[in-house]
Amino acid sequence: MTTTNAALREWVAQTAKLTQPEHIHWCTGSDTERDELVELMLQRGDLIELNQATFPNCYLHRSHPSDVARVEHLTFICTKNKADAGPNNNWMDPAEAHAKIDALFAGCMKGRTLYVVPYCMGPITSPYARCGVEITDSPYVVLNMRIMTRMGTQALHRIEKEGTFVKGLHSVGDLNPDRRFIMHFPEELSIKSIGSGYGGNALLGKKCHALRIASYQARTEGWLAEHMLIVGVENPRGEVHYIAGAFPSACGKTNLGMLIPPDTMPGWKVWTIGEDIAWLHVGSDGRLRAINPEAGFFGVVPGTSPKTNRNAYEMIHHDTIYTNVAVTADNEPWWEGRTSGTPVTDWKGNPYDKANGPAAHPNSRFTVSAKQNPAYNHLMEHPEGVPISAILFGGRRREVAPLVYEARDWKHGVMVGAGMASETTAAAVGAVGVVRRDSMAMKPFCGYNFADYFAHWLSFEGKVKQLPKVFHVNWFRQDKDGKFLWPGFGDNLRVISWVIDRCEGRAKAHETPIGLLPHKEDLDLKGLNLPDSSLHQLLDLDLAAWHAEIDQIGQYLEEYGDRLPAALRAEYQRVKKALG
Ligand code: SAT
Ligand code: MN
Repeated sequence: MTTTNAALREWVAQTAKLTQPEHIHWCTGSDTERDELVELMLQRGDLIELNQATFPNCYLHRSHPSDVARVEHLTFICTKNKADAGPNNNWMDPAEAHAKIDALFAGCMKGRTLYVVPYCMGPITSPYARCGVEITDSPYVVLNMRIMTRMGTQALHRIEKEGTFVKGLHSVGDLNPDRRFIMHFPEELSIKSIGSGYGGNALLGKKCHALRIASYQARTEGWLAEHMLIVGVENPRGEVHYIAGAFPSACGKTNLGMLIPPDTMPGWKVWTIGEDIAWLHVGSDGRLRAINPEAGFFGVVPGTSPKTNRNAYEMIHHDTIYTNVAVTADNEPWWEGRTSGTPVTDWKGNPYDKANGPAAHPNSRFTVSAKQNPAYNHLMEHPEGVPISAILFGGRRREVAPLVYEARDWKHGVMVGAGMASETTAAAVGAVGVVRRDSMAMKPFCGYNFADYFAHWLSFEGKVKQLPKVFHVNWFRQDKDGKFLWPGFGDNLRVISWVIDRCEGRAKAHETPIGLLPHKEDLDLKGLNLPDSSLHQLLDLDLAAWHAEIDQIGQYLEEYGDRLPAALRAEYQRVKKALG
């Protein structure tokens, strides 16, 4: 197979010359192609068949033990001017970056097959969708891209019609972390990634294209590419609202996107539009509308249970690729938090021994089609997307951040998003549990200078007829003994309920220096039985902690120097003054 698009033909030919594969395969996305890839990987031991009676069409992939998470220190934004990448990114000169990485690509596919993977991010007929082509030598990547994107012939047809696509070149190389780089060339709309087979580093449609490259494109074209879930909620009054939420990796986006209303809240309905990435546009109706560019979920497995997320638990019982989980004696996948079974083999393939750490890797993942979600909704395919009523920002904060507060207006909302912080998780290589600033949960994913990104966010004030209300939430507050103060999961709907009532102009809130907070009477807490002392800590403003917090936010914002928008600096000063 080949294509009528000359640029694509030439790029594939040049890449083949550089990487010297034995075969070239143009992916169609067909079932036969998938079956053949599964067969090939089973033969090579790259996939392990799980119990087909209880987990039909489920397979396990074990990645190299040194290749289990994103590598932020090896991820670069390569713009002509260093300042355009900003202090939030690692930067390399584009010419130097190409030379460095091309030297690693030279001959790297000898004896391997080069797969050409055309894909579309977003519903195939959506004017907001964007296409790309990933060249990879990893059949695991092809199988995952087939689930995570609209991959194959239909995407190729759209590329042939439109003429444009993002170029992504990927090879697992020799998997040596010393020869691992994830490089982005936003000005060329291209990506080069070598030395890793792990999700965020290797499925180039996901973080590399749909966030880093797309955020850059979005700025020039007047839209937003965000690390956000999109969830639809209907309350017992029959009011429907769509909410987008930005949370860092492994902070509960998948669970919130698939939330199941607790039994004590009858009459509520929740459905998923997205659980990781949202592309937001000013729609023809003047509202901010969101599409989910992805077609599947690449979610954290540990902790998934009928109690925490029954939808996800059911969803991953068939047609699922597992990466780095443990296995039981019955050949079923196993992970910490799974309520049945016992692990006999750990994620590395060794006999399980508690002394060696968890059985499943803390960042082990499932890959499934979004259509398998019991809370799937066909609006995920809507070309214009869904109108957004509210945006939530949130992270993991043991202390300081209350359960929920509302920004007083859009400017304040941008400042709240810019100042947000979270404890690091196993989704990226490095220390876990360290608080860091993670503006809009985009620290690892913004393809340009955060100062310009904040200005871009502020610019929506004049562009959108009805701006979403902005909230900050925190499900992760702990008491002094390290116990979570809030039950989370389904009960987060109680916070969403208040958010919707605020959007409808119904619920009460009181003004504080950091924004509008509910009193406990303003929240629907029926059937929750939370001690008053917990509620008090969750909804209280710890002024001493906030004085320290606001100073830290100030120091962080100053890293952006003169490029920081004056309006954001002024907003910061306003909040600081209010705190006294
Ligand atoms: O590794 S991914 O970037 O795909 C998942 C995540 O960290 O959010
Ligand atoms: Mn993510």
